[in-house]
Parts: sequence; structure tokens; C-alpha cells
Amino acid sequence: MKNNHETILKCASMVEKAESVAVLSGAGVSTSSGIPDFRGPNGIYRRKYDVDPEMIFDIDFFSRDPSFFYKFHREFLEALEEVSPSYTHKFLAALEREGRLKGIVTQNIDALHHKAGSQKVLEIHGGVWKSTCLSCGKSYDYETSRRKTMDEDIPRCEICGGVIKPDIVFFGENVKHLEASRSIISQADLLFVLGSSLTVVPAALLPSCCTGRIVVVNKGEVSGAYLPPDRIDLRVEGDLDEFFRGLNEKLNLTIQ
Ligand code: CNA
Repeated sequence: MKNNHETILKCASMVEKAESVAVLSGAGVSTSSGIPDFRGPNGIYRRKYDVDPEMIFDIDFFSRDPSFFYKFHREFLEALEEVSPSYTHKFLAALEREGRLKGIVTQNIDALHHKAGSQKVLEIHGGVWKSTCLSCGKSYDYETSRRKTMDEDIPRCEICGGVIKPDIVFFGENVKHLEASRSIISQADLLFVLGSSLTVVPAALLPSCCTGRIVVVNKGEVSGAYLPPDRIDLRVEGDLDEFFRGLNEKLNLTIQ
């Protein structure tokens, strides 16, 4: 369905009737903040690097050559300092303040849901706020690991010289908070799936735990492999910020 008046009315009525809303968010909620997604038209996977960009977050590749990841990561950390939450992040924070939104499960590693004021956020792919030495397990806070990342080609542990890795979940590693995520989504009577191609498992499997209604908002293809199209009650093909601006003309939440 296009993002039109009828769609907005239908979704507003779903939100008004819902007692427990949950969200699964993906990289698309942060593109208007200036952070590129993976698979969208300006996504990281469409850029030209010396190495296949799908290897950036591959744990086996990182173990062989961490420098490729760190080239990318330096740019990402610089971008993070500049960015601020999108209208969509702010709308979701407002829905939580209203008491209707019970939790956000995010695949993102940019902390923009927190920056927008959301409290109930599960970062299933981790984040950059802590880093760990892969040899001795020493933990590094954000400031120290950021400084080392900017100063060293490959940041190394001050104690043992091992390679330090941010606590981002790479392909090939276990996601975090899986049980808690299943629990929030299975208890929701309305689930929003936002800005995700639904191709990365196990995150893409989570919507199928929902027994309530499911609204998918995404500009571009959403895989039906893990969430069959007949399980989706409302599929909005369009820009997220535009959609939530329209929705809030009906709901009148206070956006901060
Ligand atoms: P993805 O596969 O890149 O899909 C994103 C989807 O969002 C695409 O279908 C886009 O077309 C769509 N999209 C982009 N902008 C908008 C917009 N303004 N309005 C509506 N739709 C839009 O990303 P997924 O999240 O599905 O894949 C999961 C990966 C991406 C996770 O492992 C993340 O860690 C990883 N990732 C995160 C970030 C971040 O933290 N912001 C950035 C890039 C990748």
C-alpha cells in the first residue's frame, strides 16, 4: 500500500486500539539521520571497496584481517558524533512516553533510539559503547576504545597486545537478548517492522513470534522468507519519516 490518507487512518486506528506495541527496527530508520543502510539504494553494500563489503562484519574475515573493518569503523565513529535522531526515532520515543510502546528490538548499532529518549531498547546486534580484547577479555569503555581506534591502525590491548573488538555482533556471532526480544514481540498486540529488509537471521525470524497485528513500513523489498506476506496486516511502501509525520497528524503525540 502507498503511504496515503487511507493507510494513515487504518494504522492510526490500529495504534489507538493497541495496548501493547512493539517495534523491530532496522538500518532504514537511521538513513535520514545520515547513516547509510546495507541494502538500500545508497547502502554500504553498493559501495566499491577493495574487499567485498559484506565482509566488513564477518567474524572470520575480522580474525584474519581486522584492518578492513577498522577502516570502515573509523568513518562510522566519526559519523556517529554528528548524527541526531530521525522523526521516526522521536515518534517511537513519544509512543513509549504515552505508555503504549512496550519495547524496541533494534538491529542497529548507532544508539539513536536511546538518543531520541527511548528507554526500552534491546540492541540485539550490540553496539559500540564497549569493546573487548579478544585475547585476554579486558573490557574498554567507549572513550578509550574510540581514542585507540583513531590512533592505531588496529587497536591493541594495553595489557596483552591482543586485538580489541567493539561489542558489535558480527555475522557468525550470537545475537544478544534473543529471549527477551521474543518475549516482547510475542506479547505485543501490534508490531511495527520498520526499515528492515528482513534478511538477517535470527532478527528476521522475530516477527513470526507475534500473534497480534503486524505493520511493515519499508521503502524497498522486504523478504518473505521469514515473514510470509499473508502475516502482514498493513504493508506500507514508503519513507518512514513521512509516514510517521502523517500518522502523528492523527495521533497528536508530543514529539521532543
Ligand atoms: P538493510 O538490509 O540495509 O535494510 C534496510 C531497509 O531499509 C532497506 O530495504 C531500505 O530500502 C530501507 N530504507 C532505507 N531508508 C529508508 C527510509 N527512509 N524509509 C523507509 N525505508 C528505508 O538493513 P537491516 O536492518 O534489515 O539489516 C540488518 C543489519 C544492518 C544489521 O546487522 C545492522 O547492524 C546493520 N546496519 C545497521 C546500521 C545502523 O546501526 N544504523 C547501519 C547499516 C547497517
